[in-house]
Amino acid sequence: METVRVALITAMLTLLAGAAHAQGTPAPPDASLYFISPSDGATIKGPFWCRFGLRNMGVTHAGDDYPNSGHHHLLIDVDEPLEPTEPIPHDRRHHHFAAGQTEALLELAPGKHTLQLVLGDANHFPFRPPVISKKITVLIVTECPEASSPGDHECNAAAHDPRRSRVGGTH
Ligand SMILES: [Cu+2]
Repeated sequence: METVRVALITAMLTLLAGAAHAQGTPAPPDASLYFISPSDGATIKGPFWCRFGLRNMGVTHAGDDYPNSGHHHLLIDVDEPLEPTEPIPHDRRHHHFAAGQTEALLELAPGKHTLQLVLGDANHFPFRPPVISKKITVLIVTECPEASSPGDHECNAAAHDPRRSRVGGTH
């Protein structure tokens, strides 16, 4: 009799845990995730800082389940939609910032790339509703276009970072 009860309780707990994950961790409806930089459509030469913006929620470590907080994920060149009931994949195109980082120095191959941010809960699941940024496109070049206007400060973005030397330009 005792064994049956234990088994029943275990089954119920498993069901409850499954239901909680299937529903996702709740996020405030006004939460918004966005790129501080780069901007959508930017032309960029060399490594660049990608900075993550989050409104109406907080950033914490993976594994911390404080309400209304999570950690960033950067999706690079991901076309398939995220599965809302499964953890965010962990591979070369899905980057987890489990220590609560809010920026990353990226170095991508020349060509067009898409970038998208997704906030994940303590267990790397998307929130409900999902807290996901607009997908932006950047063009990585080996040389900045000649005709780039003075306002086109995105090209050669790394040179504008105070942590990097501006010495050594070839033109
Ligand atoms: Cu994660």
